[in-house]
Amino acid sequence: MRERFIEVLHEDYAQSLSIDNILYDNKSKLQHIQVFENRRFGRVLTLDGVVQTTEGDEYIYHEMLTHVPILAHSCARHVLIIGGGDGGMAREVLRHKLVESVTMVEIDERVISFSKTYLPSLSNGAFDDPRLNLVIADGADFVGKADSKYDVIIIDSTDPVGPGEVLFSKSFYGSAKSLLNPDGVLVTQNGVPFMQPDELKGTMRAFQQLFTDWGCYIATIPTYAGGPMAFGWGSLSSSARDVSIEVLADRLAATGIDLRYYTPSIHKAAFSLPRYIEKLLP
Ligand code: AG3
Repeated sequence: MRERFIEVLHEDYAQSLSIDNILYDNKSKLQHIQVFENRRFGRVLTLDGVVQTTEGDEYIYHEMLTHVPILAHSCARHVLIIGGGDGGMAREVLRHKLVESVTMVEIDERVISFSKTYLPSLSNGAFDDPRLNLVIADGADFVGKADSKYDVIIIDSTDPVGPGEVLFSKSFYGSAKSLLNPDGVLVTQNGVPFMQPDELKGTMRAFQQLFTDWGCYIATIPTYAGGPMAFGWGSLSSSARDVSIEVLADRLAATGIDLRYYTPSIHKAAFSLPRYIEKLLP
């Protein structure tokens, strides 16, 4: 039998992918990074035994964490990404011509350099865009010290184990909030609630205390196994959330961007939650 990757995220449940060709395998003090090829999903990036992204389904995750907040906000010019070293998030943000600057704060330089080599379709030139300002630093340190303001902040983290853990704390969210412009929106990767209910619970409790408008929205990404993934949403005003399908459609048409998952009606529908997820909210 061919070699297989077995995910170690949950103690009692695992997804397994055939490793049809291994391209990169590097263990450092910070993280264990692997890239391999799988017939169904294309190239797969894993950190510490957990799938982070695959060529086959990355667009669902990246489109939903970028176009939802950017199109909801009428004029996002300055965007901050915490994490996202593979460049997929930066790529999607930079498709918006009105965005003037993207600051991306990645803790592990190796993720960027090998992604350029082994996963070039993820960044698709984003690292060469003059609007991208790349910072190699701990995201929590960065938000604690920064004094610039942003219209949209995207937390593209790993799960709350290892280096990603602090990115789920109330103090981190509080510092990130202080970097938002008045109509700004913060969005987060919040795990798969069926498998990781406490992750969403904790974030939503913090958001309730920090934001005027808070909640979450969902999308199903095949390799984040176990049901839909939740994305946290926090804003200091409800104007971004209240936008209609028609307005979103006009804004999307004005960008001229062609998408594979996002539609204005998906955008609105994503905030309708199944009861088991609704029950995790305070
Ligand atoms: N970061 C999110 C990985 C989450 C995996 N977790 C899970 N299956 N619950 C992806 C980084 C892509 N830019």
